[in-house]
Amino acid sequence: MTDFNKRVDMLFDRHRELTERPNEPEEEYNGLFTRYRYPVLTADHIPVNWKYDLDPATNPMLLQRTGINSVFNPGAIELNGKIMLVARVEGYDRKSFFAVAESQDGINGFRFHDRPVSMPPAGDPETNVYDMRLTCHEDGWIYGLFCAERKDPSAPPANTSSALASCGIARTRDLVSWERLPDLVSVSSQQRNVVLHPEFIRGKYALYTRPQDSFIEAGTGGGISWGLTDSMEKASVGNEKIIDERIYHTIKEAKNGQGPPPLKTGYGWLHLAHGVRHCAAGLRYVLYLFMTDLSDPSRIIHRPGGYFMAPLGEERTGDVSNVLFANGWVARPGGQVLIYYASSDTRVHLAATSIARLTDYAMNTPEDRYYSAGTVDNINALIDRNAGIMSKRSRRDMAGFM
Ligand code: M1P
Repeated sequence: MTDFNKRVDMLFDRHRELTERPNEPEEEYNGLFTRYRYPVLTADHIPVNWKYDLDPATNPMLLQRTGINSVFNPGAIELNGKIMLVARVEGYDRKSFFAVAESQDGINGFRFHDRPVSMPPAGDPETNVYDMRLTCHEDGWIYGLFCAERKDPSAPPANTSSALASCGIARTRDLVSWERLPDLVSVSSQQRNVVLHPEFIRGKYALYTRPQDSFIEAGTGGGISWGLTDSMEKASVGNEKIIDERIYHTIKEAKNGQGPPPLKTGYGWLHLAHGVRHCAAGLRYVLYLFMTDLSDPSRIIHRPGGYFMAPLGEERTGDVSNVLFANGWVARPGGQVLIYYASSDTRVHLAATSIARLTDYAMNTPEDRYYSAGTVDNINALIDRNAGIMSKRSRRDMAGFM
């Protein structure tokens, strides 16, 4: 066997070992969710033939021709009994695009489809596309809403950074062929983190939006907002009502955004979102939950205080460190919920939980009281509730010593 062929075999062997490695639950316990040990998608999961020219005649030194930097922020759905992730894949050239990976059980063996998604443009082609939210809508379509980013045409020539973020919209039946629809029209010039609600509300499509004054900073905007549109072929929201605002000295002080589409439960709609705050290390992104009314999803009925998940261990570092971001989760028949979350804009992880655990968490976790004294009151209330159990425990523990 030639040296070239040996090295090609090595690349394929490494890729197969990675994609076939069984995943396993971590032992950490909080009752809320179980993290899985290995990221379910990384840059190394990208197929070998997307990166290498495998022909010895045109690539005799077997050099990598296309580099993949990171795989993160996937939308997620169950389709034909499989779990499908539409991931944000970022090349060495800093361009993001979408690629579909699938797994039989949603835990092990995620493999990318043969080719990345060819997303048709909508008018003015975007420079960058990312963070797709997948919604199986009751109208029968699977919608993908994502950020479509273009250079700000009003920026002075020397400003090569200013960008405009719009909500790109596409729909599909199979995640293979995508019909691109016009971008969302809204009053705000910056829209990221727009999510389509899965059901009609009073006969209209309902959108969670996130109006902002500028590309990064919320300015007078920020906050998860709510708007209705008559159609998705010409989606337009005139009046965006903020339903979950930014609040001083909380996990969502700087900005926040709806994660995946909410999950319907017997008690209300469960929402997963990200909250962002400033700290000396920059921006810190954590995940939090809230619940809205079944017939009026623009009305929050439960607001558990603080974060649900924050970066831990290797999750803390990456291209943009100290970030957890989730725009995909799947509720399975039987009530299991698989949360696909990305860490530090670099890789995709899995945490497993259930509708029962999430609703209990949302309904019974104390709200943020906005003062240190309120946090102490919450802890004291728990200590009081546990007093009887604690005294029985200490009698039992003492008995063990005697
Ligand atoms: O870098 C962290 C995240 O920043 C943006 O999210 P948001 O609009 O809420 O600030 C997005 O670029 C997201 O992709 C990224 O993970």
